[in-house]
Amino acid sequence: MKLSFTLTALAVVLALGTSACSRSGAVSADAAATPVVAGSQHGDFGPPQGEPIHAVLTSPPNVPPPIHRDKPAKVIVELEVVEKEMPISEGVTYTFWTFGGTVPGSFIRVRQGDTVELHLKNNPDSKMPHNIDLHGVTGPGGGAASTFTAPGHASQFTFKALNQGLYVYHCATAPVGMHVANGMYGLILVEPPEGMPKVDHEYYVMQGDFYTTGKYREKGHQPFDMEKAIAEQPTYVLFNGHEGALTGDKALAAKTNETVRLFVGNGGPNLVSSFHVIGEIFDTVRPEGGTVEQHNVQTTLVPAGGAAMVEFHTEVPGSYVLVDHSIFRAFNKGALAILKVDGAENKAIYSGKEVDSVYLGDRSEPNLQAVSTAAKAHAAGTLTKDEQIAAGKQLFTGTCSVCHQANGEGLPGVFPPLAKSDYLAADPKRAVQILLHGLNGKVTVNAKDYNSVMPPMSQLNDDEMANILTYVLNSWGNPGGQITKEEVAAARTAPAPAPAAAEH
Ligand code: HEC
Ligand SMILES: [Cu+2]
Repeated sequence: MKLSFTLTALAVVLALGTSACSRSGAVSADAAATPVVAGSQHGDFGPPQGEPIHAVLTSPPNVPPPIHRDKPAKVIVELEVVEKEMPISEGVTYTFWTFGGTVPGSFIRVRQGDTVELHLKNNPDSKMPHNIDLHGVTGPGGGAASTFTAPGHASQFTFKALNQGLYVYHCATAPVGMHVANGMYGLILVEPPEGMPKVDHEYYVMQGDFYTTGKYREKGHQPFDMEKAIAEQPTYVLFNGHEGALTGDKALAAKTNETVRLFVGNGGPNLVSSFHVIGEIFDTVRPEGGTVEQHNVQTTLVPAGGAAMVEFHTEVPGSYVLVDHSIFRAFNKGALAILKVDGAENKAIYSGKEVDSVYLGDRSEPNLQAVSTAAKAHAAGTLTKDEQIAAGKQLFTGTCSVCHQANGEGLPGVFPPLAKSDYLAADPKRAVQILLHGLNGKVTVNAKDYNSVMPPMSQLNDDEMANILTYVLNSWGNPGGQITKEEVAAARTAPAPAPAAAEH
């Protein structure tokens, strides 16, 4: 008690010091010099007033409206657990366990001092019992013990929201890791009594890591893989529960000269997120969803079972890419979302040119089609040669065209041509090995030497490789032919070939 009192006094002194500094500085926009006091000491904790209120719950990426209430109330929250099959990537489904039918679960917004009556229903079609642990609750288990609910049952408990902040909630039924890995988490915002500063847009973005028995983007229904989960080696790392949840026509939207606040959560179960928006700087961050404000931040760490509030102002139009800056997760496991900002260019701040498809790869708008075409092709079963060529053409863009160019001509001295390549024509099946294992050392293509490195394209699965190569073989004056996914599968299990140089 004494210690916390001393710390509070110190915080006041520091805050006064800061405001004195900013007054002497050129910019005095930093009005947030109000002393920051721990949530439970500062609030409106009288008995609930007025009629009970039913909380507005929203599905991601939407956030319930600000509260604008000056008295504590009794707030009723009704949440239903639903187990359901949903897409996790194009052509890939997964059985998610959800709070409210979405991953992450419904967003809950209350005011500090509110008395929250939480009802948890477990859908009769569920196979598992579930419960809820809200990190915004003061009391053993955060509600978990009071809410253990069998399929077709309901339970309830009541808590007072003592601390303001942004909190994760999650299922805590054994095996806890599995329930969380299946998508059982969401956010609850406890607004300060005076509300939060007004912004133009508020969005709900939550990261999670997922473990499937198949590889990344391996098509069909994918079961949960406990071994991978224990090894902490996710197949997918995603914002809002499925790859592409926030890209293309589902991208977050804003206009230039607006303020955006993101409520960012991380459900885990395992990974910590290095949350970053490519091309933006966070003007304000409330790290870990707490009360202290940090400014001018590039990347903020969001712990598993934690959250952050980030705010920024939009100056320049274009696509801003939300990523986990542990960057393989963004480009090879799906942790990528887009904020599309519309408005007039501002050349004084930025000279122009969109984030291009090179940065976004197959998640950029022109290339999104590629992934869904491939998924549809797969769903149709065995493909004709023409269908393979069509699917392969889509995939070539965003995968191979970065280096070999869309017209297959390559770049002189750097990337060899695939168009009329005598190297390719000499042994088309060798190309399967090149995709699987990459290529380095000296190669001669159309009488020109290249001595560079092509990385393995092992993120592609068998049918994707077969389709791309069939497309390449039937384009730009190449000799034609067909590669089947069975041939790729066989090559995958065969030992890697000798280096290319030895063959020449
Ligand atoms: C990051 C750049 C890069 C990407 C992406 C890339 N390649 Fe290559 N590729 C190269 C380089 C460099 C070489 C030559 C390697 C050497 O010098 O040993 C090469 C060589 C080849 C060759 C043999 C030489 C020739 O021109 O016939 C084939 C076939 C090939 N790539 C196909 C593909 C296909 C198909 C894809 C897409 C799945 C692809 N590459 C993606 C850089 C790339
Ligand atoms: Cu559960």
